[in-house]
Amino acid sequence: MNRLKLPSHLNRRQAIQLLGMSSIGYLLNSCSSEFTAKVGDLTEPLNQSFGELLVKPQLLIPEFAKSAIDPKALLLNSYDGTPEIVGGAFLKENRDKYRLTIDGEVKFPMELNLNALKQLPQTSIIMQHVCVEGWAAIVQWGGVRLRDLAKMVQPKDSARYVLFQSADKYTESWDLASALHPQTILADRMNGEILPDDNGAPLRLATPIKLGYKLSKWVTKVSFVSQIPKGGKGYWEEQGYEWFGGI
Ligand SMILES: Nc1nc2c(c(=O)[nH]1)N[C@H]1C(S)=C(S)[C@@H](COP(=O)(O)O)O[C@H]1N2
Ligand SMILES: [Mo]
Repeated sequence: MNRLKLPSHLNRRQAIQLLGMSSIGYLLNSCSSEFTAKVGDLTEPLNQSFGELLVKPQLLIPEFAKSAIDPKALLLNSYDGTPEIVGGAFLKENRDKYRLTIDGEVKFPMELNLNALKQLPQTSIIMQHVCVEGWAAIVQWGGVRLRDLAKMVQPKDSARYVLFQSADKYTESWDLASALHPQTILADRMNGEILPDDNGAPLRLATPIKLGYKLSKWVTKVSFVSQIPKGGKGYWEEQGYEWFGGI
């Protein structure tokens, strides 16, 4: 925590308060038994503000065993190949240049580099990735909870959706509840290794509660918004895929 690179408008104590508010529960939760007892659900996912969702327990999806991971089962699926994020994100010098922008209806918009993200609590999940094109793979993703990032930027009460922008121009839009789900992460690791370029380096979305097309790779911007702009439901959603994309 003390090496967290703080955005200028937050002092260290404020940031610790924001992060500490309820991350302790999730830190304790890495083997999840305590939390699965407090089963919640996703009713009225679009009607609740950040403040309400933050205190509301959400149903946790059971993880797969490590032995179930099949590194060869993960197919690559991108509509337009792997983009060049500052010239290929996998290279160390390019990773240093990468910035994640978090903006929109938030009290503290931020730009974070990968080092700052590394100072946040890290988590991992072994889950099934399901692509509607008819393949699935059990993968381990590692990174930070989107929820912890939200605690830093503090979405306003007006925020109801989250938009994701990617380096290949892919877009996604999510309901706030799914974005704040404790198992929704921005991953920079896959199967215990640094995330490969083709799978979305340096940062991609991962969650066991949504289908593959909701899981944006090469994420560069996260925007909390009160409404989804016209034409902004998402790359595939605008072509007819179902918007919620739940599993
Ligand atoms: N930016 C971006 N993210 C994306 C896609 C894409 O084309 N561009 N394809 C989606 C689809 S349909 C799937 S199934 C998964 C595939 O992830 P993978 O290539 O790591 O297997 O990425 C999703 N995220
Ligand atoms: Mo997919």
